[in-house]
Amino acid sequence: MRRILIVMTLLLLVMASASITSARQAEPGPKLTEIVERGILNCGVGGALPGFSSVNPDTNRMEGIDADFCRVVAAAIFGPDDVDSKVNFVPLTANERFNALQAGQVDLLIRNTTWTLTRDASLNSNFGPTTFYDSQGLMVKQELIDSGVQSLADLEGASFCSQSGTTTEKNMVDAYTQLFGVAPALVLAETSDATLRDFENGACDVLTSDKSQLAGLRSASTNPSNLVILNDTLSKEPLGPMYLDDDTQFGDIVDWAVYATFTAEELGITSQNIDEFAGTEDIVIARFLGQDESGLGALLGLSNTFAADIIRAVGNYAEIYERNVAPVGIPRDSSNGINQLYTNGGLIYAPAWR
Ligand SMILES: N[C@@H](CCC(=O)N[C@@H](CS)C(=O)NCC(=O)O)C(=O)O
Repeated sequence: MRRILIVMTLLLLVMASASITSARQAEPGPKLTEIVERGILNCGVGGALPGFSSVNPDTNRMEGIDADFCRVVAAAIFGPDDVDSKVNFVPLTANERFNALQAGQVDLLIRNTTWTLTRDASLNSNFGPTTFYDSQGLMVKQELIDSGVQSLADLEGASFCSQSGTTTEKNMVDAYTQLFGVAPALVLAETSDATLRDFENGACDVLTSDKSQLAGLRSASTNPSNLVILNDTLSKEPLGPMYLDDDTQFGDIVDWAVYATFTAEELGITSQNIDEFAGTEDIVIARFLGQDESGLGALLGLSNTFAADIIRAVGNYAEIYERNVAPVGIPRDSSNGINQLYTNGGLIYAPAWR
């Protein structure tokens, strides 16, 4: 009897140590199964936001940091090949986006959506890692600057164009009321195109939005040099993926797919040099790329090379940022470098992999 107990204990020890070195493949949960069976990820985006998600008229391809993070999740699930054919981009207005997520019309929302307590707690949802730290700003025409306007404090009695269904609208009321004791005159529109048109046609004095959108709208306007973004910062707008909170495995997949892009930047792995790491003796890099026995992808129900697949197909965070956000006039070192890696003084930080 004693001998049987010793043998059983030894067996359990061997099994426990095996599970540390090589993870067991997790069963695919309901969302992962649904996406794999469908063969395509339904990803909700804005669709008309330069730098975040907008269709390139020459190639008809959806481009932007949000679009690329949809591809990141698709590459984690389907592998690196032909990722563009594995994402169905669903353009949604600010007002439509949460209903679309709740109705299952999209698996995931990556639509310059701000992480707030209210949304987190009241929409049966969770937010993934922040992919861009934004803040709300104000844009005016040069003539207002010429007349002495420098900040919101100089804008008593002004009217503000904003998009409905956004944090922007509510923050504007808070900031103005706090300063002047009365609510501001808001001119609301359903899309950013309509908001920009209202502003350009003189329906309001100030255009307010996430600063990234102000930069994008200014770059797309007919006369960018006539538009000035003031230094005021009205709010925190951490933007990132949002998904329903009923399937923790899918949430983990989205989170670690995003973290893979941060970690790759930290490790110096890009879409261009990833092949140079084949057979690497660096154990951290080997584990990250799925080249060792630990099999971290299996814990998520994915391939063990999911992180390598993402980097191969889409690139690391720096590549994604430089390709999409920098060209609309938001260099990585702007806003005190908040969107830099933590090692460069920013907030882009991934947890540990093992
Ligand atoms: N981040 C804020 C604002 C998001 C938002 O929708 N912003 C407007 C800025 S103008 C936008 O993206 N409009 C694009 C469109 O509807 O085409 C939120 O989550 O509420």
